Amino acid sequence: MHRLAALALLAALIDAGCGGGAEPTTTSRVPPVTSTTVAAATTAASSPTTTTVATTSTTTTSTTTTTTTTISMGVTVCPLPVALPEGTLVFAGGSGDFDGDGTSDDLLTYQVAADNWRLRVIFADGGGADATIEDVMDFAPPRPIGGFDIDGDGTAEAFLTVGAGASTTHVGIFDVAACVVTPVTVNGAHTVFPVGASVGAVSGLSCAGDGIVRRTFAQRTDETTFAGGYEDYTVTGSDLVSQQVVTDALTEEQAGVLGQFDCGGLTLP
Ligand SMILES: [Ca+2]
Ligand SMILES: [Ca+2]
Repeated sequence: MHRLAALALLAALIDAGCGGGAEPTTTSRVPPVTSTTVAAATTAASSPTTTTVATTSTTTTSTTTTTTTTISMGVTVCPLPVALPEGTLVFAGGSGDFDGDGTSDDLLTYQVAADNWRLRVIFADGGGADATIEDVMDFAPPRPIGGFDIDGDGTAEAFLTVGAGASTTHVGIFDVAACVVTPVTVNGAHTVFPVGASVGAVSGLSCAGDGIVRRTFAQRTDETTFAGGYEDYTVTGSDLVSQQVVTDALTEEQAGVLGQFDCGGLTLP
Protein backbone atom coordinates (compact mmCIF):
# COMPACT_ATOMS: atom_id res chain seq x y z
CA MET A 1 0.00 0.00 0.00
CA HIS A 2 2.74 2.36 0.94
CA ARG A 3 4.65 1.47 -2.17
CA LEU A 4 1.73 2.17 -4.44
CA ALA A 5 1.11 5.48 -2.77
CA ALA A 6 4.73 6.45 -3.22
CA LEU A 7 4.70 5.55 -6.88
CA ALA A 8 1.52 7.51 -7.42
CA LEU A 9 3.06 10.51 -5.70
CA LEU A 10 6.21 10.27 -7.81
CA ALA A 11 4.16 10.09 -10.98
CA ALA A 12 2.22 13.14 -9.91
CA LEU A 13 5.44 15.05 -9.20
CA ILE A 14 6.96 14.14 -12.56
CA ASP A 15 3.85 15.29 -14.36
CA ALA A 16 3.80 18.54 -12.44
CA GLY A 17 7.51 19.12 -13.20
CA CYS A 18 7.01 18.73 -16.94
CA GLY A 19 4.02 21.05 -17.02
CA GLY A 20 5.75 23.82 -14.94
CA GLY A 21 8.91 23.67 -17.12
CA ALA A 22 7.07 25.39 -19.92
CA GLU A 23 6.72 28.57 -17.90
CA PRO A 24 10.46 29.45 -17.48
CA THR A 25 11.02 28.75 -21.15
CA THR A 26 8.42 31.32 -22.06
CA THR A 27 9.84 33.78 -19.57
CA SER A 28 13.37 33.47 -20.85
CA ARG A 29 12.06 34.04 -24.35
CA VAL A 30 11.21 37.59 -23.48
CA PRO A 31 14.10 38.28 -25.84
CA PRO A 32 12.26 41.35 -27.09
CA VAL A 33 14.25 43.04 -24.37
CA THR A 34 17.52 41.71 -25.70
CA SER A 35 16.82 42.53 -29.31
CA THR A 36 15.59 46.01 -28.42
CA THR A 37 18.72 46.66 -26.45
CA VAL A 38 20.98 45.64 -29.29
CA ALA A 39 19.07 47.65 -31.84
CA ALA A 40 19.11 50.73 -29.62
CA ALA A 41 22.81 50.41 -28.92
CA THR A 42 23.61 50.12 -32.59
CA THR A 43 21.52 53.10 -33.52
CA ALA A 44 22.90 55.19 -30.69
CA ALA A 45 26.48 54.34 -31.61
CA SER A 46 26.16 55.15 -35.29
CA SER A 47 24.14 58.32 -34.91
CA PRO A 48 26.63 60.38 -32.90
CA THR A 49 29.45 59.24 -35.15
CA THR A 50 27.73 60.56 -38.23
CA THR A 51 26.72 63.78 -36.50
CA THR A 52 30.21 64.41 -35.19
CA VAL A 53 31.79 64.09 -38.59
CA ALA A 54 29.27 66.44 -40.13
CA THR A 55 29.79 69.00 -37.36
CA THR A 56 33.54 68.90 -37.76
CA SER A 57 33.54 69.60 -41.47
CA THR A 58 31.01 72.40 -41.07
CA THR A 59 33.17 74.12 -38.46
CA THR A 60 36.27 73.89 -40.61
CA THR A 61 34.56 75.39 -43.62
CA SER A 62 33.12 78.22 -41.58
CA THR A 63 36.49 79.05 -40.00
CA THR A 64 38.24 79.18 -43.35
CA THR A 65 35.65 81.51 -44.79
CA THR A 66 35.90 83.91 -41.84
CA THR A 67 39.69 84.12 -42.04
CA THR A 68 39.67 84.91 -45.73
CA THR A 69 37.13 87.67 -45.25
CA THR A 70 39.20 89.30 -42.51
CA ILE A 71 42.29 89.37 -44.68
CA SER A 72 40.51 90.88 -47.66
CA MET A 73 38.84 93.59 -45.56
CA GLY A 74 41.62 94.49 -43.11
CA VAL A 75 44.64 95.14 -45.30
CA THR A 76 45.10 97.55 -48.14
CA VAL A 77 47.88 96.50 -50.43
CA CYS A 78 49.48 99.43 -52.25
CA PRO A 79 50.74 98.99 -55.83
CA LEU A 80 54.25 97.69 -56.27
CA PRO A 81 56.62 100.61 -56.85
CA VAL A 82 58.33 100.88 -60.22
CA ALA A 83 61.83 99.43 -60.20
CA LEU A 84 64.49 102.14 -60.22
CA PRO A 85 66.78 102.20 -63.27
CA GLU A 86 70.27 100.90 -62.72
CA GLY A 87 72.61 103.69 -61.65
CA THR A 88 69.92 105.70 -59.87
CA LEU A 89 71.31 107.73 -56.96
CA VAL A 90 69.50 106.41 -53.89
CA PHE A 91 69.64 107.23 -50.19
CA ALA A 92 68.02 104.65 -47.89
CA GLY A 93 68.00 104.16 -44.15
CA GLY A 94 64.86 105.63 -42.60
CA SER A 95 62.04 103.46 -41.37
CA GLY A 96 58.69 103.69 -39.57
CA ASP A 97 55.20 102.20 -39.59
CA PHE A 98 53.63 104.40 -42.25
CA ASP A 99 50.47 102.34 -42.78
CA GLY A 100 49.83 101.49 -39.14
CA ASP A 101 49.79 97.70 -39.59
CA GLY A 102 52.37 97.15 -36.87
CA THR A 103 55.24 96.35 -39.22
CA SER A 104 58.19 98.60 -40.02
CA ASP A 105 58.27 100.13 -43.49
CA ASP A 106 61.25 101.68 -45.26
CA LEU A 107 61.99 105.11 -46.68
CA LEU A 108 64.35 106.10 -49.44
CA THR A 109 65.04 109.13 -51.56
CA TYR A 110 66.20 108.88 -55.17
CA GLN A 111 67.14 111.16 -58.02
CA VAL A 112 65.10 111.10 -61.23
CA ALA A 113 66.98 113.97 -62.91
CA ALA A 114 69.43 116.72 -61.91
CA ASP A 115 66.77 118.78 -60.18
CA ASN A 116 64.17 116.09 -59.59
CA TRP A 117 64.19 114.07 -56.40
CA ARG A 118 61.52 111.78 -55.07
CA LEU A 119 60.63 110.17 -51.77
CA ARG A 120 59.56 106.52 -51.75
CA VAL A 121 57.84 104.58 -48.99
CA ILE A 122 58.24 100.81 -49.29
CA PHE A 123 55.70 98.96 -47.16
CA ALA A 124 56.54 95.69 -45.43
CA ASP A 125 54.15 93.79 -47.74
CA GLY A 126 56.05 94.97 -50.84
CA GLY A 127 53.73 97.78 -51.95
CA GLY A 128 54.92 101.35 -52.17
CA ALA A 129 54.10 105.01 -52.72
CA ASP A 130 56.09 107.93 -54.14
CA ALA A 131 56.06 111.72 -54.03
CA THR A 132 58.12 114.50 -55.56
CA ILE A 133 60.37 116.41 -53.16
CA GLU A 134 60.38 120.12 -53.87
CA ASP A 135 62.59 122.90 -52.51
CA VAL A 136 65.68 120.72 -52.78
CA MET A 137 69.08 122.43 -52.67
CA ASP A 138 71.41 121.30 -55.44
CA PHE A 139 74.35 120.76 -53.13
CA ALA A 140 72.39 118.89 -50.44
CA PRO A 141 70.61 115.78 -51.74
CA PRO A 142 67.50 114.92 -49.69
CA ARG A 143 67.96 112.00 -47.38
CA PRO A 144 65.42 109.96 -45.39
CA ILE A 145 65.38 110.43 -41.62
CA GLY A 146 62.58 108.06 -40.59
CA GLY A 147 59.03 107.98 -39.30
CA PHE A 148 57.39 109.49 -36.24
CA ASP A 149 53.66 109.71 -35.47
CA ILE A 150 53.29 113.41 -34.75
CA ASP A 151 49.50 113.37 -34.34
CA GLY A 152 49.14 110.04 -32.54
CA ASP A 153 46.76 108.53 -35.11
CA GLY A 154 48.70 105.27 -35.37
CA THR A 155 50.54 105.97 -38.60
CA ALA A 156 53.95 107.60 -38.75
CA GLU A 157 54.69 110.71 -40.76
CA ALA A 158 57.82 110.61 -42.93
CA PHE A 159 60.75 112.90 -42.07
CA LEU A 160 63.58 113.67 -44.45
CA THR A 161 66.19 116.30 -45.06
CA VAL A 162 65.35 118.62 -47.94
CA GLY A 163 68.47 120.76 -47.81
CA ALA A 164 71.23 122.15 -45.64
CA GLY A 165 72.94 125.44 -44.88
CA ALA A 166 76.36 126.11 -43.44
CA SER A 167 75.25 125.17 -39.93
CA THR A 168 71.70 123.94 -40.30
CA THR A 169 69.84 120.96 -41.75
CA HIS A 170 66.45 121.55 -43.36
CA VAL A 171 63.79 119.03 -42.36
CA GLY A 172 60.67 118.25 -44.40
CA ILE A 173 57.66 116.19 -43.35
CA PHE A 174 55.37 114.05 -45.53
CA ASP A 175 52.04 112.50 -44.65
CA VAL A 176 51.35 108.93 -45.81
CA ALA A 177 47.73 107.78 -46.16
CA ALA A 178 45.89 105.30 -48.41
CA CYS A 179 48.95 104.67 -50.60
CA VAL A 180 49.46 108.40 -51.22
CA VAL A 181 52.42 110.45 -49.97
CA THR A 182 51.63 114.15 -49.47
CA PRO A 183 53.94 116.97 -48.39
CA VAL A 184 52.89 118.43 -45.03
CA THR A 185 52.27 122.14 -45.51
CA VAL A 186 52.13 125.34 -43.48
CA ASN A 187 49.92 128.00 -45.03
CA GLY A 188 50.07 126.13 -48.32
CA ALA A 189 53.88 125.91 -48.42
CA HIS A 190 55.80 122.68 -47.94
CA THR A 191 57.27 122.35 -44.47
CA VAL A 192 60.94 123.23 -44.22
CA PHE A 193 62.19 123.41 -40.64
CA PRO A 194 65.82 124.46 -40.17
CA VAL A 195 67.59 122.65 -37.35
CA GLY A 196 70.99 123.73 -36.05
CA ALA A 197 72.93 126.59 -34.56
CA SER A 198 75.37 129.21 -35.75
CA VAL A 199 77.05 132.01 -33.84
CA GLY A 200 74.09 134.32 -34.33
CA ALA A 201 71.04 132.08 -34.73
CA VAL A 202 69.52 128.92 -33.36
CA SER A 203 66.61 126.85 -34.66
CA GLY A 204 65.09 123.49 -33.79
CA LEU A 205 62.10 121.21 -34.13
CA SER A 206 60.36 119.05 -31.56
CA CYS A 207 57.24 116.89 -31.52
CA ALA A 208 55.82 115.07 -28.51
CA GLY A 209 53.43 112.83 -30.49
CA ASP A 210 50.37 114.64 -29.13
CA GLY A 211 49.50 116.50 -32.31
CA ILE A 212 51.67 119.52 -31.55
CA VAL A 213 54.74 120.32 -33.63
CA ARG A 214 56.98 122.97 -32.09
CA ARG A 215 59.43 125.11 -34.01
CA THR A 216 62.04 126.76 -31.78
CA PHE A 217 64.22 129.73 -32.73
CA ALA A 218 66.51 132.38 -31.33
CA GLN A 219 68.46 135.26 -32.82
CA ARG A 220 71.41 136.94 -31.13
CA THR A 221 70.69 140.57 -30.18
CA ASP A 222 74.01 141.38 -28.53
CA GLU A 223 77.06 139.61 -27.11
CA THR A 224 75.15 137.88 -24.30
CA THR A 225 71.50 138.04 -25.24
CA PHE A 226 69.18 136.35 -27.69
CA ALA A 227 65.59 137.01 -28.64
CA GLY A 228 63.71 133.80 -29.27
CA GLY A 229 61.08 131.30 -28.28
CA TYR A 230 58.80 128.87 -30.01
CA GLU A 231 55.84 128.48 -32.35
CA ASP A 232 53.34 125.64 -31.90
CA TYR A 233 51.43 124.04 -34.76
CA THR A 234 48.54 121.58 -34.63
CA VAL A 235 48.18 118.88 -37.27
CA THR A 236 45.05 118.78 -39.42
CA GLY A 237 45.34 116.15 -42.12
CA SER A 238 48.53 117.12 -43.93
CA ASP A 239 48.41 120.78 -42.80
CA LEU A 240 50.16 122.37 -39.86
CA VAL A 241 48.22 125.26 -38.39
CA SER A 242 50.03 127.84 -36.25
CA GLN A 243 48.48 128.18 -32.80
CA GLN A 244 50.77 130.48 -30.88
CA VAL A 245 54.14 132.19 -30.98
CA VAL A 246 55.93 132.86 -27.71
CA THR A 247 59.08 134.99 -27.60
CA ASP A 248 61.28 136.37 -24.87
CA ALA A 249 64.77 137.59 -24.14
CA LEU A 250 67.07 134.60 -23.67
CA THR A 251 70.55 134.02 -22.37
CA GLU A 252 73.05 132.29 -24.61
CA GLU A 253 72.57 129.07 -22.63
CA GLN A 254 68.78 129.24 -22.95
CA ALA A 255 69.03 129.86 -26.66
CA GLY A 256 71.53 127.02 -27.10
CA VAL A 257 69.11 124.28 -26.06
CA LEU A 258 66.60 125.39 -28.69
CA GLY A 259 68.75 124.16 -31.55
CA GLN A 260 67.68 120.53 -31.31
CA PHE A 261 65.79 118.00 -33.36
CA ASP A 262 63.59 116.09 -30.92
CA CYS A 263 60.95 113.90 -32.54
CA GLY A 264 60.89 110.41 -31.00
CA GLY A 265 64.13 108.59 -31.60
CA LEU A 266 64.81 110.24 -34.95
CA THR A 267 68.30 111.51 -35.63
CA LEU A 268 69.56 113.60 -38.52
CA PRO A 269 71.61 111.64 -41.06
CA1 LIG B 1 53.75 99.10 -41.75
CA1 LIG C 1 50.27 110.17 -37.85
